[in-house]
Amino acid sequence: MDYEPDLSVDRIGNTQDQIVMMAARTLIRESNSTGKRKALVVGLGQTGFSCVRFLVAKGADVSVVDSRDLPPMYRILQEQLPEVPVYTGPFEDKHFLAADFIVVSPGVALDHAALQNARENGIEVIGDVELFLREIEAPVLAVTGSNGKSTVTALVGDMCLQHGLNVEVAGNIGVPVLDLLREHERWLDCFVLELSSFQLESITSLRAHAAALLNLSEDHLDRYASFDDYVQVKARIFAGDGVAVVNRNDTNVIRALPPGKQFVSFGGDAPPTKRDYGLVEMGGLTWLARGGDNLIPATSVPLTGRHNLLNVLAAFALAEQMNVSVDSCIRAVEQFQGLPHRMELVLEKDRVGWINDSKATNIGATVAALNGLTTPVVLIAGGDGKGADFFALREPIIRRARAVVLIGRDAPKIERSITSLVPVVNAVDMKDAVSQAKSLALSGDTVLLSPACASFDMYDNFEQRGEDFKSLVQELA
Ligand code: UMA
Ligand code: ADP
Repeated sequence: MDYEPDLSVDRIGNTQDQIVMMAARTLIRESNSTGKRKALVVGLGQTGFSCVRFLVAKGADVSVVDSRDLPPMYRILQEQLPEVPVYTGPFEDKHFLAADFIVVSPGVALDHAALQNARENGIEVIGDVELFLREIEAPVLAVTGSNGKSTVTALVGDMCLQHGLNVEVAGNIGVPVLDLLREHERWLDCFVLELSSFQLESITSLRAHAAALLNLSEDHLDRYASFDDYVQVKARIFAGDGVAVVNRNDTNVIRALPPGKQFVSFGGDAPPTKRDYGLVEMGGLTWLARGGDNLIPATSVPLTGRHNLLNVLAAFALAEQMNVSVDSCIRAVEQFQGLPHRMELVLEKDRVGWINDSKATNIGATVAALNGLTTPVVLIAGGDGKGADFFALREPIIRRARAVVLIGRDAPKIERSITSLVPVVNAVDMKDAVSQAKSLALSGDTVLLSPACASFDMYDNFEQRGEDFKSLVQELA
């Protein structure tokens, strides 16, 4: 089955009439009888805070709800915009029904009863990226996929910069899109946006100049009814007439490509046409190539793992759509040191390497991490598995792991999936995990934190988990 994004009704149930209405006017500027439209921001994390600032600046009458007693940005909001009311605790319909429109944070499920009720009462529900898209004029390069989004997004941004373009990078990478809107937006050459499935759900106005779907593997199954449902949401990145950049080795990605869509492909094999990107073996080296042209040897890419070579190829393909020269791309690749918490070497001591891959929040990322290493590995994994089935870890664990140290809520579930393959031990927290891993590792091994799980059962986010691991490992030194 092919997935064609159905844009007649968006994921959050806004009808075609509402979408047309929304496009026909600027949401915020329209006034009610009091002169201000009432906006409800749902969730007061990074996104919610950026929405409040934006909407207040636009003259809306803003209030906020968050189901946590003390949302992450509560104190900062109180300091900067004390006049904005914040209602914490379980969502109450009265706050939703009082709004003219609702802006929902990506972490809030769109089928929440309060949101459904609001929609049934004719209230528009949109995401921050949709608000942003209605404001901008510069072209968008959009990136999604189950893994590699942040790496590709950051690298494409660097490639554009190397070429002298005025570019801004934002989205799921950790910079809320609305924080980018400045008076000088009109002078920007392009935006590079990392878009998660959660963000794609609440978008109707995306018409990316070029859009990449890097790969598709199981993730967020606690939020989607099925893998197909997740794939269908990801396919929304291809809305419009822009060029698609697709991984030709991933059958799910190819299935998600709308029929007739113009595309450029990348993959781990030789490029099938002169427009496509791939890997070529020549003269004892692996080359990143476009068509028949070898661009750069893999040895000049300062990132580990074959999956990162694919990320670099995808970045080349995207940057090309903004006419960034191959030379600029190559310079950016050579200088790109990768992002923190992705296969980050923390320490080498007593011939044991310690790697922080805390951003591996799903199984696909941990499989890629294990496949990318050549030494025996003591793997530290576990956390909030988001409803995933860990069976796919078995094969790389048999091949690469000396032992596995499990942490977090879904440790028992992982243990059941990998039982009797290699020694498995349980740790009560990260400190215990690092200490047990130290005892298990032999000279020449790598200790790898690559959890295959989200961090929310133990930490605020993957960054905090990675920082905890790094400081515990540094203590060993
Ligand atoms: N909240 C509720 N009710 C709920 C769920 C959440 O009130 O049912 C509240 C929480 O109490 C919290 C707030 O919502 O106060 C958090 O909002 P959020 O989860 O949307 O998080 P933000 O801080 O706004 O960060 C979001 C993205 N987070 C998620 O999608 C979960 C960040 O991606 C992104 O960097 C940021 O916007 C800027 O765009 C993080 C992420 O984990 C890295 N993304 C997922 C992933 O990569 O797998 C999709
Ligand atoms: P995302 O933004 O999609 O989470 P990141 O670039 O932050 O992607 O990387 C997240 C995790 O996925 C890291 O553990 C990284 O090593 C791994 N990873 C990066 N690129 C790929 C890829 N192409 N395939 C599989 N795993 C990948």
